[in-house]
Amino acid sequence: MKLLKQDIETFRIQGYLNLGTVFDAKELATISREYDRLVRSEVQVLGNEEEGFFPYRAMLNFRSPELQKFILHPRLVAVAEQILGEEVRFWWDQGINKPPGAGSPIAWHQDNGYQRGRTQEFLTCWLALDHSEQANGGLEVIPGTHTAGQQEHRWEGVHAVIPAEGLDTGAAVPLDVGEGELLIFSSLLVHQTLGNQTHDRQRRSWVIQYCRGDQHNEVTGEVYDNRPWVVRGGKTLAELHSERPFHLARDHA
Ligand SMILES: O=C(O)CCC(=O)C(=O)O
Repeated sequence: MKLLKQDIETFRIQGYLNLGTVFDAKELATISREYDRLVRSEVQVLGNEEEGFFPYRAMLNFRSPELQKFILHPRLVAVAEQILGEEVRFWWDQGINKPPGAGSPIAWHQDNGYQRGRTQEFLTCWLALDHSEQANGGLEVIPGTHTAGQQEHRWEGVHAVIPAEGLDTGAAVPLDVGEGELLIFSSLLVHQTLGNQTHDRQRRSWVIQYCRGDQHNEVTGEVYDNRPWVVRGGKTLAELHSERPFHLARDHA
């Protein structure tokens, strides 16, 4: 998938871009089926008692060979390569389903805020498996915030959150992302998702992230060579491979 020069420019300025439909109907049906098999409230939830829980699952690609193929999907990889360059690793993926009435937000944050220490900007690909908008818990972003570097976050339970007193949300915009559309955004873009206020429309996202090949922890110096290679020297790998294994419990965040 070739991004227009203008699209890359827009992405660099505002920090996000809706690429429209990247996968065909058959591919989306496969993703949906595997997603629904894996992302279930009996297995893992986020949220809270008062506002409501919602299903969450990390690293779906480790749990489904069919989903793993999508990490190396030529259209997705081409996008990652155009943004990140010729050395690309897979960073992280997760499924988040906000079913009707699941009121808990995922409050304002940058994806970098979830990392121990500090790391460089990476790329988030946010695939809407359902039409996603403000009413059913869609994304809100603050355009341009990725250019100001990493902000201070504090932990609220399992969430890294930018304290409200330090954040000007006046320029926030809600995003409307159609079913099957792919939104890309910078890991430094400030964003949140609200609760799902609808009675009948779930809102499922599959979040896939890529980083540069030399991604490292700026505090400890650790190179993230437990993250599998996707592109090396401009060539997409036939299968995911990393120098060190990734252990979900130990290496999380
Ligand atoms: O899909 C969602 O509800 C949350 C997405 C998000 O904020 C993230 O992946 O960082």
